[in-house]
Amino acid sequence: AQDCQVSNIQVMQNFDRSRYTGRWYAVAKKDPVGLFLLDNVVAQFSVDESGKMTATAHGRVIILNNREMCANMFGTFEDTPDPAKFKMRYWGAASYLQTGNDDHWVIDTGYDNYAIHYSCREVDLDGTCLDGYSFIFSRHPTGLRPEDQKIVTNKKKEICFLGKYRRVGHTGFCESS
Ligand code: FEN
Repeated sequence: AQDCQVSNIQVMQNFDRSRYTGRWYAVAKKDPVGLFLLDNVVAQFSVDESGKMTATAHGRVIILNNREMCANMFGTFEDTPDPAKFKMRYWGAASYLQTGNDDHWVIDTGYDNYAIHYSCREVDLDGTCLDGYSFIFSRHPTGLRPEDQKIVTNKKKEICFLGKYRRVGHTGFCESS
């Protein structure tokens, strides 16, 4: 399925949220329109005693008057009938950070190595994604294993974001917070 219809995008089969918990380093991202995280993006997923998924994320942002800040973000996830598709409410620790309610789809993951996340914010009249973002996550800040790179490239094609990603640098900027 590569017709770029958002409704035809395949997500992870039998997604296991407990195996997804822990730290993930963003190694690449496709940005949405508007404000976002620049780099040094690290996410931490948890599942509470009732089974609800939550996450935190941090990343570098440059706010007004060119101040470099570390944005600390929080997300809560609402389940849907598809175990790999969630609705994510997110907000920032600082009041100047945007809040929102986005789709959060897990396209594919090996749990111990890579994960491909997808979010379409706006579907075009033709059913393709007009405004969306995506993260390629790794369990290692240094990047993906060669065997995972092939899988990731194929999935980028399937979600019609191939060529739209930028590498996410990790300089340790947000590590003190
Ligand atoms: C995700 C998975 C783990 C949990 C969360 C995730 C999503 C994070 C998002 C962050 C958005 C940041 C914004 C920053 C901002 C998917 C990693 C929560 C969606 C919107 C600025 C920049 C400049 C400025 C003000 C604000 O608001 N940045 O002047």
